[in-house]
Amino acid sequence: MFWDKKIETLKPTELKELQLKRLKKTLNQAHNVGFYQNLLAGAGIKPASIKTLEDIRKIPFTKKQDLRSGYPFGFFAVPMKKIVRIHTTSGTTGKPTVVGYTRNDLDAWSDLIARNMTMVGITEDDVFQNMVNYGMFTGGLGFHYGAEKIGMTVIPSATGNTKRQIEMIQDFNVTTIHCTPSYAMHLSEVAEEMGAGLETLKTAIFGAEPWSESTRKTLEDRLGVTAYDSYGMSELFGPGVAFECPERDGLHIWHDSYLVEIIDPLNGEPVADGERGELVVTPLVKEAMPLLRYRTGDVTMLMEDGCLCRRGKKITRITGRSDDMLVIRGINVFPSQIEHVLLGIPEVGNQFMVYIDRINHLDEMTVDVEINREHFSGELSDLARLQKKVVKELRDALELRTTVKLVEPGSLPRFEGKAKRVIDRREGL
Ligand code: ADP
Ligand code: K
Ligand code: ZN
Repeated sequence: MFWDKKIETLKPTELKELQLKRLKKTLNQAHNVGFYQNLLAGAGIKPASIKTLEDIRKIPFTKKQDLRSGYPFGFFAVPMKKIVRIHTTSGTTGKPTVVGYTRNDLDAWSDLIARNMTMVGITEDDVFQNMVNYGMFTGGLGFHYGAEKIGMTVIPSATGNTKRQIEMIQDFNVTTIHCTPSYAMHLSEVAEEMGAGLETLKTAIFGAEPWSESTRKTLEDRLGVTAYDSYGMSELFGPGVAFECPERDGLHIWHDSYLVEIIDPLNGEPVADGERGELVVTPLVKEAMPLLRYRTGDVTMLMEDGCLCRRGKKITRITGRSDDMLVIRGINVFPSQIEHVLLGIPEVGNQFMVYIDRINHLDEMTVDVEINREHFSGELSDLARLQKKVVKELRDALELRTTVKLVEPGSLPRFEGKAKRVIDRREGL
């Protein structure tokens, strides 16, 4: 199913033409921003220097830090009277940055969301509960207006009061939900405690943070849904940048709206398809806040195989941010690796916390994880055995010794938005 069939089925040559036309327009737009005037002058780039799509490599990258230095409105390319809304990033990795939208931007953005939802078979007959923060976070209003554009019945439930959320799903015959995978895990626990069936649910959209195939399986089983991965970031409008199709093997990234490169984060050079690197994006339809070669910090790769449903290369699910990586005693660890190990052990639950300390100059990692009462009966001797098992599996996967603490079900924090599962208590970090 297509939302905008013409643009979603462009032939490769037509797509390239459109991309180049839009790139030139974006470059012109960027010339209204002081930062870009300096950057382009410094690199000796004039509008005429960009003749092909490949010429984009002459332009230096833009980093999150650059946006921070332009706080709050330094990157706006239009007068304030043309700005009809601002949002901010969640600030996961530092001070939030501000993003602005013109009317055209809001229209383009909601169109992308409508495309994504239509791609997975969602229609105006669906009832949609949007269980994310409706404030400065782009996930709330972003999905809201995209879903309204389709004509779905939208329930702007936002976050919090999980029991009430479940009642609304039941009372309003909700078919489609959107939330973070962490919140979905919590929702499924509370529904189980309440003995609430969620029979009307069909489709779940999860995004805003990394999640794994094992999490998908768990959530699909517990909620009785088909789950799709949704990727986006505030600097690129918000959600809607890339989305899984019914194949659920990689995400379609919308090449008419985003020019994609994957680079080696260390030297900035392009990597081959099928090789992991940092996603760099030049948005092609942004008016209020054009960006050139924006380094997302997110790690993914372009997939070599195409898809039956749409043209253009897909990206694999985001495994994390290049700066999510923890370095513990010199060993690189991604929190997603820890999650993956724990989900593979039935006797422990899905909730965990990681603490990192420096004790006698040595990094120590402690993992608190809840016991799963369904698969664990609780004799003291069994407890010691289970703890050893978790330590061993983590050591095998991470090549790192950790301390594991088994805790009571329900005792670790639950998250309504993006989860914060790692607490680094090392001095100076
Ligand atoms: P912040 O960057 O401060 O968290 P945003 O709310 O704009 O603010 O979040 C965008 C970031 O969220 C992305 O750069 C990415 O790291 C993460 N993210 C969003 N969607 C996904 C997803 N489906 N999988 C993995 N990470 C995601
Ligand atoms: K409707
Ligand atoms: Zn597809």
